[in-house]
Amino acid sequence: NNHKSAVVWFTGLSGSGKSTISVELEKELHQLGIRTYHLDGDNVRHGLNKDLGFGPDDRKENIRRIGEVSKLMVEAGLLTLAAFISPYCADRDEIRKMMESGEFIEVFVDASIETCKSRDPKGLYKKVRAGEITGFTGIDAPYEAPVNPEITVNTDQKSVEESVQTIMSYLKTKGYL
Ligand code: GGZ
Repeated sequence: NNHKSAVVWFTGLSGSGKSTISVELEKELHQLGIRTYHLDGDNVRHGLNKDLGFGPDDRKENIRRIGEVSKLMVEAGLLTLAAFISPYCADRDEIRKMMESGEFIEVFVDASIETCKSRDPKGLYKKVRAGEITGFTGIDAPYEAPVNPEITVNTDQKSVEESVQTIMSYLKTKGYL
């Protein structure tokens, strides 16, 4: 199926729903026969970026490399989905600048820290409370919300399915699909 290639870039706190929504979005796209590639912590932080941790410089480098990989994926003609906290505005803006106009679709996955703590799918917030992890985004490390994202989905209020549909309508309306 024909589509305009681009990267759908998900940013948000740990537990906000980036992975869940991007996985479900990818399923919808596949049903339309769209060719995608999904970048997330599981296939990047264990491979390409296994030398990087969670300090500010390493996060910056993490996002820079993922931006470069996304650019290659987009050049290869794929609708690329990238789901990373990507806590710094400046780092996300760098990627936007690197891509052609319309190729960077920033999706702010907005959830309150309270919601994220209560979901705690990997038990990480519990570990933070126990003092086993420091420098955790939203607790004692910064998260800078996007100022002008193409799309915001508030997962405090919206279901996964509703969030996916919001993104699908955007992609259809703007002529990506
Ligand atoms: C934030 C951390 C940390 C710290 C480990 N801070 O919910 P998760 O588990 O699956 O997603 C988080 C993931 C963040 O990796 P990213 O590559 O997306 O981060 S960044 O864009 O900031 O480079 C979380 C886990 O790794 N994790 N330690 N200190 N999240």
